[in-house]
This record gives sequence, C-alpha cells and structure tokens, in this order.
Amino acid sequence: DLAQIGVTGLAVMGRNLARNIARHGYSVAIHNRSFGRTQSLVADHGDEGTFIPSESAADFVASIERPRKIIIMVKAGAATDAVIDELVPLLDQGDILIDAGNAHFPDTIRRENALAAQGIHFVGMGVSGGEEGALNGPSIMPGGAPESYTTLGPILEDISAKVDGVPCATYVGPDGAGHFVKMVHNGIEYADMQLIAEAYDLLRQGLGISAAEIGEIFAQWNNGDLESFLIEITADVLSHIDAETGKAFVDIVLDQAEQKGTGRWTVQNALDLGVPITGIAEATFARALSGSVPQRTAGRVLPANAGEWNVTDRDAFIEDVRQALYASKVVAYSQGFDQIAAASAEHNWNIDRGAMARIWRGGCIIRARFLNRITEAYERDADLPLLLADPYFTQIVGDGVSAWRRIVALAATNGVPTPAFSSSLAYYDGVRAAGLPANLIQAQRDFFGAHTYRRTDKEGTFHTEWSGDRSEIQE
Ligand code: NBP
Repeated sequence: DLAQIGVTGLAVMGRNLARNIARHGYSVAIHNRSFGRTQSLVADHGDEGTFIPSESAADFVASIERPRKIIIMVKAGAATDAVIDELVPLLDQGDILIDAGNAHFPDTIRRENALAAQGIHFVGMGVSGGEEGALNGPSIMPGGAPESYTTLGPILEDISAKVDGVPCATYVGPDGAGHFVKMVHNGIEYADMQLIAEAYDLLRQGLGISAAEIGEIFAQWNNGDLESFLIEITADVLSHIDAETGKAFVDIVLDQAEQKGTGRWTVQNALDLGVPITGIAEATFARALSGSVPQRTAGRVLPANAGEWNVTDRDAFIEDVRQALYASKVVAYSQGFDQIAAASAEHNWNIDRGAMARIWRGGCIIRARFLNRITEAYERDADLPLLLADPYFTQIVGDGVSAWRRIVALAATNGVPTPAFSSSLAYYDGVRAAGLPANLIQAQRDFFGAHTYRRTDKEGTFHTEWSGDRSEIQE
C-alpha cells in the first residue's frame, strides 16, 4: 500500500512530526539523507503507526500516493534547496512539497515561484513548539496556493495542538505568508522573553529577594491575565536549583543571550517596511548587548549616580511590575500585528490577524490566554489599525499605565536597564500624542537638504529658501 504522506529529514523535528502524523492514523513514508536516522525511527517507534521507510529518494517518492504530500524538515537554507532539487525531478504535476523548516520568507517566495512554474505546489509552513510540539501538537502556519490546503489542511489540523477543540492550524496566505508569520511569531517571542527578564530583574533588585521567591510570584501571575507558557516555564526555571552547586540555577547561567536569527530577520523586515516594532527590536538588541563582552567590560567604569531601592510596599511594587509587564506585552503584540498587516498589504497575502492569534493559542512558545482577546479584537474590527486602540486593550493598558510609568521611572532612577519596558511606554506615548516633534525634523530636513514639508494650515508641498544668515527669504 502507498503512504498517505511523506516526511524527509528525520532529525529531532522531522522524526517527531512523522511520529505525530503516524499516531493520528496516517501511513507515513519516511526518508533521510543518511539512512541511519530512518532505520532508528522504525526501530524505536515503528509500533506507533504505519511507517514506510526508504533509503533512496526515488523509492521514497514512489512509496507515496498521488497527488503526493511530502514534508521536508531539514536544516533551513542550502540543505532545503538540495532536498528540493533532488525531489522535484521525481515528482508529478499537482504534487505538494511542504517546507516545514525555519525558512526565511523571501526564500519561500523564490521557491514557490520556481516550483509553481513546474506545476508543483510548494507550501512554506511555519511550525512552532519545538520538538515537544512537533510530537504532541504544534502550532502550524502553512502558506502557498490555497488549493493545496484543501488536501493538506485536514491532516495538519489533525496533528496540530487544540485549544477548546479548535485546531492551532489554518491557511495563512500565498507563497511566503506562512513563514513570514512564523518569523513574526518568533520576534514576538523575543520581546515576550525580554519583558519577562526585565520584570524578573526589577523584582530581584527592587525587593532583594531570591530567584525562587520570584518564581513563586510568576507562578501566581500565571493564574491571571498573564497566563502563558513563557510565564509558566519562567516560574519553573527560577525555582530550579543547580544540582552541582546547590545554587539557584539562574545564578550559574552566564548572562549572555544567543540567537539563531529569526529576531534579526523580523527587525530587518520591519525596517524595510517602516513599521516601528520597538519592543521586538529592543529585545533583539538587548541580546546583542548582553553578548558585547568588550563593551560590557569597558563599561564597568561608567558612573551610575543612581538612586537606591527603597520599596516600602512590597505587594504594590509587585503589582506595578505585573501591570508594566502586561502593558508592554500588549505593545509588543500590537507592533507585531502591525508588521503582519503591512507585509500582508505589500505582498497581497490577505492575512487574517485574528486567525493568527487563534492558532498561536496552543502548541507554540508564545501560547497565552490573552491571545483570545486579540482574536476577539480582530473579530470586532478586521482592519483595526492599532491593537492597543481596541476597547478591551485601551481599557486594560489604560488601567495599568500609571503603574507602568512608576516602574519605568524607578528603573531609570535606580539604574536598572529596562529597554523593552521603556521603549514600549515611549511607543504608547508616541501613538497617543496629539502632536510629535517630527515637525522639527521636517523643518531641519528642509533646511539642510531642501526636502520640503507639508503645512498644518493648507494642502501642498512647500520649501523655504533658507538664507545664509538663517532667516527666511521673503519672495
Ligand atoms: P537540523 O536543523 O539540525 O537539520 C538536520 C537535518 O537536515 C537532518 O535530517 C540532516 O540529514 C538534514 N540535512 C542537512 Br543538515 N543537510 C542536508 C542536505 N544537504 N541534504 C539533505 N538533508 C540534509 O534538524 P532539526 O533541529 O530537526 O530542525 C529541522 C528544521 O526545523 C530546521 O529548519 C529548523 O530550523 C526547524 N525548526 C526547529 C525547531 C526546533 O525546536 N529544533 C523548531 C521549529 C522549527 P542527515 O541526518 O543526513 O545529516
């Protein structure tokens, strides 16, 4: 019998995805460049479902029913192109090739265009949730031609995470849309993690309490609006004791954060689109700063001239930090969804932002209770220009804004770096302001570069002839 679907690339992600599909009753053809991984999957988990192993790509393709559905789960970049190049000559018109790796979306657009010309459906598919998610239910963000989702969708929805019985998988949009949305998901993840780290730092420095005590605070927060996977694991991480030293685990981890690059891609794309995703950008740069060892070493001499912590009402301070965290988090998501809207308009992807929030509720790293609120906001207004301006978010962030200001002011006074809290508040005040000093920027631009300006009192484009003595030349 022929397999219903194939998976090639059986490292940790592909192996778990193949097992997940097989456990849902589908027969799965499996293949990997080096046959050892294919054999060990059968040896270790062959009893979980129907696997059809092949050593060669030709046998693999021949073992799958038509139109074929083949998931590629290999290292992003050149490896993905190598696999596509090997498979394509073996395929027939109408077959569906699915790249489930972390491709950069411009690569997906390029591949989709090239393969569409050859009659092959190419689906760039974001998968989030790590190895655990791949096995037990990830969040799945497939792009490509909509007709490919008709055959592929039911399988993806079957194997995805479910929240209230609703699958965390849906069609995102043409060509690179799926990988784009996965990229922004990762960018938001960077912001979310940085905000949590800043909250932790403020609690630690402000209250002088232990990591474990802060873990308890996070565990409590996880019972409310902040309930999310990242808050939950933060509570666990903070209460974890290093077996070797008996110290708090977080205290023996070197304070230099690394990155694989999806945060950087998100920020680069936002710069291209001109969308201010300051929360994600600050989070990405905060990781870069943490790893800037020569600068941090040289910087140790810089004077602080900072105040000293003197928190008199412990509970009030904790609640202020919680509100600052929640408000900053809403800003980060608001900005990320702006970026999705801008890219969707640029590429004609027609992405439903409410649906993206819905499929992020389970399976993925940023899964959180409050994503329901985002879905509801876009259900109220699909074209909402600013998530913060949805009545629910306006109220909840407005309720917390005094606390947010107190926390950012305290952090600045006491010399604690809170780039994501602070820049998110600056963004909030920026979009809220009736006027911005951008008028001065335009005047300066006109002065030195004759870049022109528009006026508040009449339509049109104007240029002022600035004279050598800096006074305006009268006509
Ligand atoms: P890796 O990213 O470590 O890739 C290993 C796989 O790529 C192996 O199957 C390897 O075959 C294959 N491969 C390579 Br490397 N070069 C190849 C080539 N030239 N031709 C054919 N196959 C080649 O595996 P992973 O960690 O399972 O991740 C797979 C994908 O999923 C990546 O794109 C990753 O970014 C993405 N992803 C990972 C996670 C996660 O949490 N790890 C989460 C979400 C998405 P071999 O066995 O013969 O060496």
